[in-house]
Amino acid sequence: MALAGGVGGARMANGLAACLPPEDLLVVVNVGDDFEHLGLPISPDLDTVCYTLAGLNDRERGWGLAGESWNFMAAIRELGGEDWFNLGDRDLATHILRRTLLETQSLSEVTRHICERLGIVHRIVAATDDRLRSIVHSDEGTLAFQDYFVRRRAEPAFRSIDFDGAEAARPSPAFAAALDDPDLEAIILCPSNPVLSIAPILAIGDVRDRLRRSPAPVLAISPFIGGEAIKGPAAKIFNELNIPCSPQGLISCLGDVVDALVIDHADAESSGTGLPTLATDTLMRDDAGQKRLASEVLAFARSVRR
Ligand code: FO1
Repeated sequence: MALAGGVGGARMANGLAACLPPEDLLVVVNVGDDFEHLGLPISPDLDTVCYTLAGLNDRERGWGLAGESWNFMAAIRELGGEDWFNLGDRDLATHILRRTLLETQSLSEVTRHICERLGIVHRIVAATDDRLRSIVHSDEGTLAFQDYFVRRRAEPAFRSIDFDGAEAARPSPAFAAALDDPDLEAIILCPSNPVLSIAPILAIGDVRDRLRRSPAPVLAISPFIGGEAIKGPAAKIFNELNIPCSPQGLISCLGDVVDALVIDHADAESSGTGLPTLATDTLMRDDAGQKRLASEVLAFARSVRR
């Protein structure tokens, strides 16, 4: 089972999908970034993971679809509508269909429908089908997630984050079944933003307790290489929280559910967390790199005993 957020998580999930048959992989995706925009239910991390596993994602941006056109955005701008969050013309269909299907289905069921239509054979589910929203507290006040991340380009100084609804939220049915699966072999925390993408999943209901109880080792893959984030504001946020962008910093953020670490060679000297650690090349440059890292992580997971 892999817990994933945005772009880094999608790439790792894609690598795992290249290594494992459908029945041996469940990708559990953060939904704290979700929001209602122009009357549409937007699920950025679910869409990024689905588009990536379908091979349809825009590799440059990391999110959205390749070969997009932006006529809708041009038209909404002409009409004076909100244009800070870019919805491509093809991506728009996903949001409009999701709104219709959510009237009678759960977010995970809707995601399964989308995956079937996109030819994705591996299982991708929402971490929870209940309401969960990340709220960022910054030096410029309280911001809804996408306001902070996209509209303000993550520039405000990060102070803290709340996962609104997390306590009452339950893991989605497939996530709960995997957490309780006595034969589960590994739980992989993908190299997504630990604070923005992984923490909201761990905050759901009794997920942390169930991760501790699972017979499967929990492996955290560091999103940092040599103190820098590969993509996105993870390093900026860690600096603003006075957490080092190091293996120790990662553990201090994710807490005691982590059994083992995967870090880059660049951080091998500084690891010193006392946990079993695999040092390798964690930069996933392309599909082959994603598959290589995934296969190394799976081999390492088999060597880690609870
Ligand atoms: N990220 C941006 O930086 N700018 C955008 O306009 C934008 C639009 C967008 C639309 C659909 C979608 O699925 C993702 C989109 N993202 C955009 C990325 C998104 O904000 C992030 O991927 C996640 O919320 C954090 O990983």
